[in-house]
Amino acid sequence: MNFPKEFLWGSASAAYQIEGAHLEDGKGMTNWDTFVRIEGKTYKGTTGDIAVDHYHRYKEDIALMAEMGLKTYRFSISWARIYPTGNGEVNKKGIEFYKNIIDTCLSYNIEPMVTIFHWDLPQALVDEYNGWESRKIIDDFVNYAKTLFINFGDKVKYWITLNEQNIFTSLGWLTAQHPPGKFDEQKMFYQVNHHAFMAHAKTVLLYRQMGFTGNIGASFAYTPSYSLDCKPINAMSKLNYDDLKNFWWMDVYAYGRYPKAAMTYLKKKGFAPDFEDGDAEILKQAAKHISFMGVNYYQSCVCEYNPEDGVTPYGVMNTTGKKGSSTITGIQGVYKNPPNPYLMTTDWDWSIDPSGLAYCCREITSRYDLPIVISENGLGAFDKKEEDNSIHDEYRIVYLNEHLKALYKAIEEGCTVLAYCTWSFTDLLSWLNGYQKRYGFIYIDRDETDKGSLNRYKKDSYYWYKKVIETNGNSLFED
Ligand code: BGP
Repeated sequence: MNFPKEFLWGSASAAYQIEGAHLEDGKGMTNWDTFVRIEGKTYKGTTGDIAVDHYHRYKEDIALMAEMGLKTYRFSISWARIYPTGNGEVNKKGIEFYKNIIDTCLSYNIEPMVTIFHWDLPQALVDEYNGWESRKIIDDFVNYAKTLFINFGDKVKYWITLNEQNIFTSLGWLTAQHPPGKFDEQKMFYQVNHHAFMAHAKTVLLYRQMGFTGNIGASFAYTPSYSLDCKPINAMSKLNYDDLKNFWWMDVYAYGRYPKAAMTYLKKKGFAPDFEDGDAEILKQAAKHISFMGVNYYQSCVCEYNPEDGVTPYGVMNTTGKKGSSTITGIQGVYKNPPNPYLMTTDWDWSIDPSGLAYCCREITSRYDLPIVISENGLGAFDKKEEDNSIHDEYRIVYLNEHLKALYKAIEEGCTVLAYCTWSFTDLLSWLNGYQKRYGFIYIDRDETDKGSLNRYKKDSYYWYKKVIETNGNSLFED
């Protein structure tokens, strides 16, 4: 039982969730720095002002990765550290910080995998033209990416343009849970997405025009769906869900075009995005140049027909860890997502479904025939540090072990998988759920009150993953 020889065993993070130092060394304010200050938006008002202080402790964190044997570290660059106001003059200190991270990784033979945009947008661009709502962002994004390619292109071989475009736009424009906190802006939601697709596409093309031969793609939050049963109306609701919630993004990355039935539906509703001349061609060209489909996988869902007067997308999201506190959501007249009676859930009501990860890989392989990078997968849980500083996170080990076995099966069945990154290496800020929803191999002593030593402690899962890497996956199959 072996994973491919060059398989990249990794772990991931995002700038806003770990760095802190939110106004240090010239960094500009971001949309998230602003948003977390609005009352009631995040769990107990938590912010990333300090986060887990990775900005000052990156050497210690990367040394822990090296000791574990990690092959790749996926992290994001904060646009506002490079361009404090989004464009204009480059902040040299920002370049220096990420250069240090990249060089430290390389000194340990850890492959840096860089996310260009993981949701923190310079606030100046929001003030100037409402960020993603304006086409102006396309040029600013490409200019920012170009600066990264000029500075780091020779050292970084894996680039992720956008993290979970589907999530930051849905929560930003449909449900008001992420910045800019807008509600039910359906037309704008699709327009914003079109701008993001164009920024992604032009960035991919620029990377190739600059002569780089490395790997580039986007990371999609893929929630695969199962029909509730064989009732035809439910099977159709699954088809509609897939077109509207999954293929709407992945088809554009991989084919450079939107799914037809979904586009027809949105045109009828008046929500379809406006194109400019040349957009369609640029999307098509860029699709030919991506190297992989990035997948963030956490859970699967169930699809059932949702009547015209049924549930809406505006349900309750469980951000407290109180099991069972979330409600069913869906689109009226199209689908809804009831719980899956065959699966267990996390304390935040996310279904636990290892085979769903294999399902994602199989679907991508059949539909797009692209290599896959699993850019995130992990379990958010309450962890307890014992008096002797040990953390027994057996549940996380079981979760990851089962997901990796499913991934192995997908590889055996013909999928090309280049990398697997757990979310996350250290504990970090969960956007809406504070610091109590922990994902890391490394426990960090801090809580929602900004108290705690910020000391790092290895959890049991740290030693487990170390062994998985050492044996190139063989240990997954031991009892
Ligand atoms: C993904 C994001 C990550 C991370 C993860 C866990 O959607 O890309 O940044 O936060 O989900 O989610 P949460 O923190 O909400 O539990």
